[in-house]
Amino acid sequence: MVSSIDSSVGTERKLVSDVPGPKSRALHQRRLATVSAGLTIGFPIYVERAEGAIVVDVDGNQFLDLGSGIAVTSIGHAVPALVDAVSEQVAKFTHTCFMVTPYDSYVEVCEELAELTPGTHAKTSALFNSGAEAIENAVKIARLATKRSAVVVFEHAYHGRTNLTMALTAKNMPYKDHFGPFAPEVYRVPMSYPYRDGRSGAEAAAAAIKIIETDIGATNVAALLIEPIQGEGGFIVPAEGFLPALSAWTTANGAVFIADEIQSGFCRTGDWFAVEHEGVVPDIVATAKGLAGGMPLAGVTGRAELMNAVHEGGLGGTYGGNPVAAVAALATIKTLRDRNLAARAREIGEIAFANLRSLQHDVAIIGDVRGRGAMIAFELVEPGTKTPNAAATKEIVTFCQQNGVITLTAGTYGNVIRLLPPLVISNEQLADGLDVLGAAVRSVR
Ligand code: PLZ
Repeated sequence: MVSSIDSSVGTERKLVSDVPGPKSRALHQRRLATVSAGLTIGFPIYVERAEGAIVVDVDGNQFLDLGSGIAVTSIGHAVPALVDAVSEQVAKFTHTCFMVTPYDSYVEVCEELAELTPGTHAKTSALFNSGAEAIENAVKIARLATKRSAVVVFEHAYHGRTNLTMALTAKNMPYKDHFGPFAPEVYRVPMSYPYRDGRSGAEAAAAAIKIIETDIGATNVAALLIEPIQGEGGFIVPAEGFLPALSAWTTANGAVFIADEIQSGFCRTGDWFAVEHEGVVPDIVATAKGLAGGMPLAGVTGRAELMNAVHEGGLGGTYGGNPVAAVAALATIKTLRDRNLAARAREIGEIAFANLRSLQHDVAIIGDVRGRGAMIAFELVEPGTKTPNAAATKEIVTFCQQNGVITLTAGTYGNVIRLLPPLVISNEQLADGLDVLGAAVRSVR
């Protein structure tokens, strides 16, 4: 039992040095000399260990983690069930390549994915290493199965950083600038963004569908790819009816509806998948992040007739569905299920949204509070307008960091603060984090 030695961190936010402290600053100098400048510098405290909702840095500072490494460690850090599963698997075997000689954990993860994703139809899956790789494969499968090429994506979308997924992603800076040329046959249509477009879901869907039919042609569309709640784009929750209307259109027109649940999936929004909120049943679901508690694993799960249309050897990769990552997924899914963390995500949402809406009432710079469950965000604006306020956003995140709370930004205009707390966060920890965040927002002048 490896996990029994692992309980020294406690549950408190605690600062014992400057932030970043001297050891982190020294490591940062080494990083600047050897790590490519192309990687974002988020918060340069160098992590030594983490447990539950607490991240401990090399200087001994303890931070409250409201980001979960971008929606990955939803079951918390260093969860004993996951530590044990991974440790035992490492000792048994770390790799064979599923395409060379298979193993049961891969099959079991695919069984779980078939069970958990929406719809009772026959489903099969393929496993990969990253979200971008899952999206690339979902598009490959949709194109092959439909013998069509066009892919419809949305404003503010984020789907990854590889060549195809850069084309699918909306925002130029920092994701795409000068990294082209990009993959062809990708068409962007308007998103439903209630705070900024004021449209109903039906109106927004009609506008998107009109462009699809006039500019692309319905019979050319292989797939419509959408994040049910956009992640990097700023936790944009489409107006009610938008997703069902698009889903109905794809069904009526022989196109594949692909839900990118990479950030919104695995109980984050209070359901196993965000599409469930409106009863949408995607043809293909792409998953990653929260699926495996921090081990790199991604899934593409879809209607068996689509997934199995691919010729033998058409899908794969050396590491996809690696045995260590696969057992981590099984331990993660079991933890989400046993601890009913979907219900906990809804409770976290109730607490956080009540708190942030009352804060919005008191200050002039919060334009919108939105999200669902434990996918929580607010948009910062210039007082009395909807003009994005990226400067205030930076100030708030920095204030939180200086006070031991990790938050994340998002949004096409860089003016959204998002919270993705581990679903095992306690009410005390959550209240503490929201207090610091409130003080941060009030400190902006
Ligand atoms: N689809 C909806 O959120 C990853 C990106 C971090 P990968 N989001 C975090 C960064 O700046 O690179 C993401 C996502 C959605 C796809 C992806 C891509 O997943 O595992 O990062 O490839």
